[in-house]
Amino acid sequence: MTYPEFPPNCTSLLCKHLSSELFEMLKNKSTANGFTLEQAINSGLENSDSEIGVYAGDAESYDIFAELFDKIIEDYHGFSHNDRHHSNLNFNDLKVKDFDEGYVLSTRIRVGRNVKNMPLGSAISKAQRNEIETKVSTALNTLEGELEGEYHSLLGMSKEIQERLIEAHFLFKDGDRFLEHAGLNRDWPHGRGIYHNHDKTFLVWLNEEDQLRIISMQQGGEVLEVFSRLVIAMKQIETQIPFAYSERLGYISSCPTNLGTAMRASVHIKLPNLSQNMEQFKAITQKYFLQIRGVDGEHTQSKEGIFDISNYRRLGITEIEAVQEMMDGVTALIEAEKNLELMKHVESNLDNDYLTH
Ligand code: ADP
Ligand code: ILO
Repeated sequence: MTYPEFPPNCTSLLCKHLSSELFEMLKNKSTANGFTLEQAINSGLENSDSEIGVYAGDAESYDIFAELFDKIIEDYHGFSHNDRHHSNLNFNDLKVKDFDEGYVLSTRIRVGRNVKNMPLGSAISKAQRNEIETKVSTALNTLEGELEGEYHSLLGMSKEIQERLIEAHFLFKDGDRFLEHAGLNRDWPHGRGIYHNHDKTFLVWLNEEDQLRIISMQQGGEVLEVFSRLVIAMKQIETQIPFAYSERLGYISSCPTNLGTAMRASVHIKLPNLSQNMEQFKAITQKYFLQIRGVDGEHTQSKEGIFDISNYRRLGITEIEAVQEMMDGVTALIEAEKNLELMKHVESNLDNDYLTH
């Protein structure tokens, strides 16, 4: 492979950080699983609109290709080579905000997890993926109480049910082009599936971008309830399934954006006025380290002024800090939305006064 020609408009962290010198240094290296630089950067090369552009094939990728991954990790999370990740799951440390009524429609917090001593999805074999599905679904089927539910393999699920679950925000979609070029969709739909409890407030995705996505979600803005359900579930699952973890990088994930806590705490929130003032909207999200996504997830658009707002950073901050950043930022967004509403109201009253006098 020769040094790739990046298009001039390429803005991914891959384009930004992969110099020809770095490429020459890493191009012949591979991990014990045989994962190469060419595989790690393929998604970013095929999708020039990538934001990041790289995926790891195993935990070792973060060491073997550290000169590239570390630059991307530092740029995204502000976490340097000498930093160490720390966890905190103590809900008593959360300064809970009660969101004003009428803005937050639903809350979802998820973590990504991968099985210790297995390659990640980009480098895994079909047999290993199936083995994970069997082991993890067996463990999930032992959960009790609020977490009790059933595992549904994609292989045995009709297209109609899949569509319904996707539309209701419970299930992942197939055919994501970023994952496709990372080798993460190989053998689809084998080994993939979803576990959910009876109320669909606790869900686990199997073998999508990460081997597990553990999810807690519900209508409304009760963040503490969602977070505590997730923490209980994460701890119970980890007693049966050992996860890939690094003393420096925390939980190991396929994409470097998900390292550390691997946690994305989000709300679906209605911001019809703020979304007409994108400069102000973006300034608030930048101040609070938030990410704006569309209502159907990553790489989708907002509908009817509804957005998915979540913490941007996941590494170098604790789980509590990740959730706190989301809550503080969402509170600031609601405040700004209310002020814009009020201004609109005052302006329309002034117009009416003017017309009637
Ligand atoms: P992930 O969080 O797993 O990285 P996505 O951005 O693709 O991935 O979102 C996955 C699904 O979760 C999508 O259907 C999305 O609409 C849904 N979702 C995300 N946040 C919320 C939320 N707060 N309430 C309801 N659904 C949500
Ligand atoms: N590979 C895509 C997505 C990066 C972040 N999102 C994840 C992990 N799902 C990109 O580089 O834009």
